[in-house]
Amino acid sequence: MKRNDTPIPFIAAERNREVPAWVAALQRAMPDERIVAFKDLSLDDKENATVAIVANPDPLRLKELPSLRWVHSVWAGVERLVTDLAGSEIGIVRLVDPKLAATMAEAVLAWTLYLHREMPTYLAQQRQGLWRPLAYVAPQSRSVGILGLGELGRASAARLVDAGFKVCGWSRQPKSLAGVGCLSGADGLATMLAQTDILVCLLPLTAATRGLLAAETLGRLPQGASLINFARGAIVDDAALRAALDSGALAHAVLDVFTVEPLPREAWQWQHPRVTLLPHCSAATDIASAAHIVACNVRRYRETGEIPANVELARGY
Ligand code: NDP
Ligand code: OXD
Repeated sequence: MKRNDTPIPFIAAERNREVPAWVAALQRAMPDERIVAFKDLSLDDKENATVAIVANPDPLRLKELPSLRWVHSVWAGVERLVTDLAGSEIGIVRLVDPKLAATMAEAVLAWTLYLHREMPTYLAQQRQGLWRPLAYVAPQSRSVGILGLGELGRASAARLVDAGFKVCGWSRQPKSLAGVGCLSGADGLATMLAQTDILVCLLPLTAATRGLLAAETLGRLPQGASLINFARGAIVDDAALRAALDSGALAHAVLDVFTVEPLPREAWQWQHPRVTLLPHCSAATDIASAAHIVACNVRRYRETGEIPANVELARGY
């Protein structure tokens, strides 16, 4: 097959050590394309590139590509691109990978079980030398509320239903999912929060979801509920979260994402006894699987000239 000589740059954040692995995997998945790490692009390459594959890139790098028509993110969350490319004509395609959804669903189940089976309490008791069994609660008596019923939220909901939990979910548009109580709108959110023991956040970060989990919304949860945030740090108001944890209104928070990442060493979350902290690892991307999905989208674009549609700039996700 004839090789397409217009390069496809791969652009990652400064600290990303996986660039060679991504370039190799993408090249393997697209042998008829020329995938080039940003640092290896010639001036001509920069001039001609119409498509770029990106992993949370520095926006200044995108500005060096004057012919760019669209970018394919290998991250599922694209809030930074949506902001950086606002007002431009450049299209954004994000990663939608069933393998990523399965990994996230596994993480949601794992950390829901961690909270459900009272592991934070048993850990604290162990540290105090306390031998004190707690009453067993069956999953059928535990309500899990999922914020966001998209690719990751739906897969997670199905996994929780299989495990026997009572599951509710909240989305922008009304939905119908087997075994899941589906809610939408402000009233739907209030209804869901009031009956949730474990709240799982899988929303995209947008103008509408930034700071959504603040004093008023967290205050609607029953006393002693817990939070799992696997989405984006800025969806949660940190001061309100800290106050709810300090008072015991919220029993525990499992936090994988933060407003600033890596989380600064002096941040309160590191030491808080009611926080379990993870380094943005709940759903790692499988490079080979993602490269295959990106390759399918690029191939379709080469054949039809049409940019695959999956991110709507106006709604922010
Ligand atoms: P999707 O776009 O597929 O789903 C988003 C869901 O959120 C949809 O159900 C959508 O509603 C809902 N939603 C969006 N805005 C609102 C709103 N204002 N009110 C109510 N519901 C809303 O995203 P994914 O499931 O693929 O990913 C979700 C997020 O997970 C990503 O944006 C990313 O931030 C995060 N993520 C975290 C990872 C990690 O390792 N920690 C890994 C990968 C992703 P509707 O269905 O009506 O459109
Ligand atoms: C993300 C990702 O969006 O890792 O967090 O894909």
